[in-house]
Order: sequence, then structure tokens, then C-alpha cells
Amino acid sequence: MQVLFQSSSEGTVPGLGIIPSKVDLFSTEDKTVPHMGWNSVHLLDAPHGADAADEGLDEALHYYFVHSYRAAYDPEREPDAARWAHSVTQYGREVFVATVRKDNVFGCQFHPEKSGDAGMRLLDTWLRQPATSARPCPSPTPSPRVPFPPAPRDSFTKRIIACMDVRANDQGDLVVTKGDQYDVREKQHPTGATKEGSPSPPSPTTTASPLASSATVTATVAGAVRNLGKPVALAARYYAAGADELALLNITSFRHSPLQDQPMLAVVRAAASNVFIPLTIGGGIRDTVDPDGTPRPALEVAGAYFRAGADKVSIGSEAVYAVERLRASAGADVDAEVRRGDGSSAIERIAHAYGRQAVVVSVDPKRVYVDASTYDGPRKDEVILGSGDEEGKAWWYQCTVSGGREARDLSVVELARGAEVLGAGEILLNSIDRDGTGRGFDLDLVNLVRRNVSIPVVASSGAGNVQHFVDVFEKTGVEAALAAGIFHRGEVRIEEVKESLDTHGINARKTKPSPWGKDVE
Ligand code: 1PR
Repeated sequence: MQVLFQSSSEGTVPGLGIIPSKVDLFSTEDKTVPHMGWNSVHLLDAPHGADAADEGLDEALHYYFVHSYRAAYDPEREPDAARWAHSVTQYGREVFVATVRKDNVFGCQFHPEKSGDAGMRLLDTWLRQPATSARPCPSPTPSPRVPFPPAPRDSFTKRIIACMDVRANDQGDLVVTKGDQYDVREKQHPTGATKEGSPSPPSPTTTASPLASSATVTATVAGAVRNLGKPVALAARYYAAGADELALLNITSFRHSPLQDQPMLAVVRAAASNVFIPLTIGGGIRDTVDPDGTPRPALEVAGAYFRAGADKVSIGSEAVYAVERLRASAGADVDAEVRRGDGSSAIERIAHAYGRQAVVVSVDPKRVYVDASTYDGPRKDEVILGSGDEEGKAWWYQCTVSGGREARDLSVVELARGAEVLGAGEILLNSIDRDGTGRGFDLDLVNLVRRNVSIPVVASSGAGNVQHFVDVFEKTGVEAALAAGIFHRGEVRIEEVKESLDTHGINARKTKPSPWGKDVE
């Protein structure tokens, strides 16, 4: 859609100039940028009585947006451009063009192919009625449009993300696993129940391929990798259940992850052909070398995942090393607001090629307990004083690499800020202390990171019930919440989470049953 405009402050190359207006960066005054997530559209009155609703858009549904630049909707100052506007969306206080329409040209700012059933409906309408419902535009005497003043609150929703930690089990099959504080090996035999009250798994399926259609949970053996199902089948299940986004993390990729013969690529390809919501892929996004000695730069690895159907790549360990280098090169100026990388890190290279919205930095922090009365270390400004059942304790958050195995001399605040400077578009904030515990998100950690960056933050680790999602959205300004274990074990359904958010007045995307839903069951 943006290429139809005259120009964009995103770059210096002119647009096609068909729409007489320019595209600009969102203001960050009242919101996080990128605008990343699900929002609704407001259909404008079409000239000459054409019915915008016939064009496949539905004001009751949400569409997936992910962008930092937008075409403002300003009918008074730019009536010629506004004549193209077909629907608008509000983010924060800004109202911008969501779709444009003239004759048989239709462009949209959101991603219909990632907008679940709502997007499928739109695409279906376009394909069925290519030019027959063309608008007779431009009108010689433009009809006045109903102005769309910013509402007190936008319709941007909080996102619920289902995460699949994927690794090969001891038989070499790629399975969805789940750790307790990152330990993914079974501790007991032979019940298979990983937690009291969790469903007993059915028969063992130790030889199935990662692309098998069954999401079956397998029987367990002490010491074996915990197996909670097949990634593609689980992805399809969560899509049908109304997940807003999915994350697939290859959790052992730090060991060895040649691009050649990478089974995760096949998983992503298979998932993306059935699942029409955003997919984040993580693990092993770094410079690597294939067994035949061919170097594979991180940008090429990321590109392979994008071509397979990923929308975002998530970078863990490499982000820590990149921020360490950034801080070392900044020297005494390390805390200055304006710092820039040298362009060499994977974050910078991928963000430059694909846009910052395509780069997530996955953070694996761990608490370091200190004595608050005597601690005078470099992270004293980041020390959290415990309350409630943690009264009397104090700690700061240290970053780790290699799946939590190695702690680094970097705090979570330093990493998050550095990642934003380098060009990350989102922070996926795990907590090793809370992972798999079901004790709820670490709200201190989430608040700490949320107030230190202006990009979206995804809270992860510790969700044990629906109230934990309500708490994290009500008590922090976080944009999204991610869970794994409770969804995999069937203890909490995504639908229940959405209903509970709705009950508490928290914007959540509602899904409607549709013919497209059947494709993924
Ligand atoms: O370092 O770029 O190769 O990326 C490796 C990625 O793998 C990182 O994103 C890292 O977080 C992840 N990872 C590595 N080891 C583990 C492990 O569990 N042993 N998993 C791991 C991280 C955290 C979340 C989890 C939430 C929610 N798992 O993905 O899903 O904590 O869990 P819960 O709801 O059950 O509490 P690189």
C-alpha cells in the first residue's frame, strides 16, 4: 500500500506517486513503535454509495498490523489523498489509513495473509470480485467523508502467544518440549505426568516425524527429553484455538545449527502453510558454518526462515554478545542515550534488510540475590526489593546465553536497551526463575524492562492460570503475554484466557468460526 504514495521518510527512493501524500514514522510519544499486533478498522463512507463492507472488511474483526511508518488520515489538509482512503485505524491517538481503494486497486497496511480468518475472508472477497465492485473514483466533486476523530481508546489488542520450545529427543525426532527452569529432561518414571494433575499421556510415539499430523503427547522415561507433542500439529491446534501469534524456538541450536539440513525449516514451512497468524522462529540465528565448510551468515539463516514462512526471527545468545560489543565500543559513553552499533551484528543486518519489526530479541535473565543494605555494585539502580512473600529479599537480573547455561556480565536492562539501539523491534522476555513453575509472570522483571525500552515487550515464563494473564496486562504495560506448558498440557485453553481478558475489560482479539478454520484441524 505504501508504495502507492509519493514518498516515505523510511527512505529516499520515491514511491509511485499515485496517491498524493507521504508516509511518515509513528510518533512514540504515547505508544510503543512498531505498531505490532491486532487492531480493528473503521470503514469510511464510500463515494457514490459504494458499500465498503462488501469488499470483505469487517469492523467487528481484528487484522494483524506490523509497521513503524503510516499514512496519516487527514481529510482537511489532504483531501485528494483522503479520497483514496477506504478504511482507517487508530493507534494511540493517531488515525492512519488502513486500506486504500480506487477502481480495481486495493491496498492494505495490515497483513491479510497473517490476519487469520479475517484476512482469509478479505482475500477470498478480492479473488471473487476482482474488478466488478470497482469504485468510480476519483470523484470530480469528492463526497465529504465522515471525519474520524480519535476515540478515547484505540482497539489495539493485547496478544496471547503460544510458544513451542522445540528440540530433537534422544531418538532424533523434533518434539515440543518444556522445561522447569530450562531443564527439559523428565524426572520421573513411568507415569508421564510432568506435573500433579496434568493429563496422562497416551501411547508412546517415539519415531514419528516432526511433520506428523498428531499432536500426541508421548510416554516418558526418567532422563528423557520431555515430549509434549509435534510442533506442526500443535501450531495448527493453537491457531484454531485463537492464538494471536506463535513462537517456535529451537532450544538446542546453540550447540550445532547448520543451515543445510535444518529440520526447523521444514517445520516452519509446514506450519506456515496452514497457520495464518504471525510466526516467530528462534534458536541459531547467527553466523554459522555448514558441515561442508560453507559459511552461512546470520542474514542468510534469517532469510531462509523468512522464505519458509517466518515473520520474525528471535535472537538469543547472539544478541547478548552484540550488546556486550556495543557497550565495550562505547567505552565511558556507555550509558549515553545516543549510541549506534557498527552495523556488523546479526540484529543490525537483519533489521536493515527486513525491517526492525522482523527482529525479536529473546532474553533469558536470572535473578542474582544481593544484600540490599550493603550492595554497591554496578546494577544498584536496577535492584528490586521484594514484597509480599519475597519481603526482605533483593535482586537484580543477569543475562545468560546458551539456554541459560552461562551467565554473562550484562543486566537485563543493559541488554534490552542495547538491543533496541541495535534495531530490535521487540523483546521476548523470559525468566529462568519462573519458567515452568506456574507461579505467574515475574511482574517486577516485566515492569523493569517495559519502562526501559519503547519497543513492544512480550512477557514470558511462569503462567499457571488465566488470572496470571490478567495480572500481567493490568499491572504492567506489556503488549503481549506468552505461555507454553499450560497450553501444551491442556491445563488452560487459549479461549479461556481471551474470555477472561474480555471480562476484565482488556482488549483481546475475538475469532469467529469460519470455513477456513477447518483447514487446520
Ligand atoms: O541463543 O539465539 O540460539 O536462542 C535459543 C532460544 O532458545 C532462546 O530464545 C532461549 O530462550 C531458548 N531456550 C534455550 N534453552 C531453553 C530451555 O528451556 N532449556 N527455552 C530455552 C526457553 C522459555 C520460553 C518458554 C517460556 C514459557 N524457554 O520459550 O516457553 O518460559 O514457559 P511456561 O509458560 O511453561 O512457563 P539462541
